[in-house]
Amino acid sequence: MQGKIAFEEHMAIRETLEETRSFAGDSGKWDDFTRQILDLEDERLGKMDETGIEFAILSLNAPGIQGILDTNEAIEVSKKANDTMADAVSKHPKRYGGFAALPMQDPDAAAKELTRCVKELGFKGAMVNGFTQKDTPDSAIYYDIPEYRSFWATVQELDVPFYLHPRMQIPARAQNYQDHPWLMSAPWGFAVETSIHSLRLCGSGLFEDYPKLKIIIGHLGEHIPYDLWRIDARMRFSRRGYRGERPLGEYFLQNFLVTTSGNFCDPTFKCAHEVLGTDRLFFSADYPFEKMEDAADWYDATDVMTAEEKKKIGRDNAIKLFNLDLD
Ligand code: GRE
Ligand code: ZN
Repeated sequence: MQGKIAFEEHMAIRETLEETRSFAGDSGKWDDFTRQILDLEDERLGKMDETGIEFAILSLNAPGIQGILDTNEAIEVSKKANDTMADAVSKHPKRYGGFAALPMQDPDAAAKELTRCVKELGFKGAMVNGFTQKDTPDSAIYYDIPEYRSFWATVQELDVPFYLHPRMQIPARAQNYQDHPWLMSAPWGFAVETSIHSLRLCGSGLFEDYPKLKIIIGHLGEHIPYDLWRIDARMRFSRRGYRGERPLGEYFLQNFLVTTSGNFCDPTFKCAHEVLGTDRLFFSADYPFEKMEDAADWYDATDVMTAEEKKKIGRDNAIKLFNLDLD
């Protein structure tokens, strides 16, 4: 399918690149990976051409800003990353959009940077890499707490989506992964971390206060669609500390959007499709952690949706969500 739109497509700047080294694969691959994640020109655009991806919304690599302990540094590095993306967008406005990296260490500064990115740079939303550390390496701040309500008010007011992207749990909170570091990252822990954060948002009453928020998660829903029925079924017996007014599943179906990033699998897609419906699903690749070819070859060939659904999920839904001005 030509004309696909993808929006979990990562870039890096020198300041955030090194954090990604352990994910790049075996040692020989680091040079290739570095080149791919820093490049916003011919190699990336050429791969997009080859795989029928017309437009990509760029975002900073994980944990990116969320792993910076010093708040002022977080603010500075966010600006630098966003200005780098804005430069690529201005060179290729028909190929790239931007998702703002945000200094969540300071909710007011994050709201201010998002406002700058949307209003002055024309960005399409934000991508934040899970909880933020702040001041000390052992910290992990999740955004369901009251301190972030005014930030969420800004997100709703700007009417742009917020992509909640995975990051790895920090060592101080990772006892249950002991001796199994492979389990902490993309194979499993990423989804655990991102699903818990998503469910915390649902359970905090956030979506009663700001019902128009649009939270995007990747990887076909970070396991949540598969378990949504069970969550609500069990919560009929125990809702201790739950601050939503309605069943959790209603918030998930009202406020969450899901991409195919890094999960190119028919049975998983069928589950997400059945649970979420066609309007809340979107194509994405997760380059350069995934190959664009793998994402596109699967998507173009799969027969688990109709041609009309494929066009919506691969393109039209994104044009509508981000108000894209493509030909
Ligand atoms: C991602 O961005 O989704 C990602 C990483 C690191 C490893 C694997 C992966 O940031 O999919
Ligand atoms: Zn990603």
